[in-house]
Amino acid sequence: MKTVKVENLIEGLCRIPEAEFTCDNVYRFLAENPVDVDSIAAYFHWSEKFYTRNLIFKNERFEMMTLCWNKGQVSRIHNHADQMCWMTVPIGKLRGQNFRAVEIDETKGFCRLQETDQFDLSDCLTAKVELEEPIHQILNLPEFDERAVSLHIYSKPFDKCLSYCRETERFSEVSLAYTSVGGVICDGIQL
Ligand code: CSS
Ligand code: FE2
Repeated sequence: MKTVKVENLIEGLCRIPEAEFTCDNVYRFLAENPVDVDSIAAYFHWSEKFYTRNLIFKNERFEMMTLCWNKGQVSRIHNHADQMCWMTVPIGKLRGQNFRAVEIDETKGFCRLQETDQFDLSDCLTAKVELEEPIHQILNLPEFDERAVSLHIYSKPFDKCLSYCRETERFSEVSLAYTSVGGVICDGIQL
């Protein structure tokens, strides 16, 4: 498999004209250009406590980061603040689970969710988080029995999203922080 260094991937994404930076076009670009794992190794940091978010590049239009998942670690059930998202999994394997809001009362922060489709990603397979069904969770299932790394692109960048709790049927806005930026662990973060 011919792979592409992350610097070249970023250059390629920056060269896509604004009007062509669409869900389908970026998906195709990522699917056709699997990342060279060595070129993102500087952005691998695992924590025993949580999956980590490691910023590689950010401009007005998009941000790119690795997420590093220890065995059994999962994301919250969340959305992407109405932004586009693409992800690929160069190391290990991850399960994506999508949800549909079957009942929602925004004034009360109430939301009942139903599971819809799921997908597994590995071997640099690429996926897009669909804007039509934006609520999802990513899981590194214990039975996968290995740690994983995913590469995410968000357009535009966002640092807040909605997080959903199935037990309480509540949702609320949460902040998203980086664990590292440019390979350097952020102040105050303890892995
Ligand atoms: N959107 C989550 C990761 S799962 S797609 C995040 O950025 O932390
Ligand atoms: Fe997500």
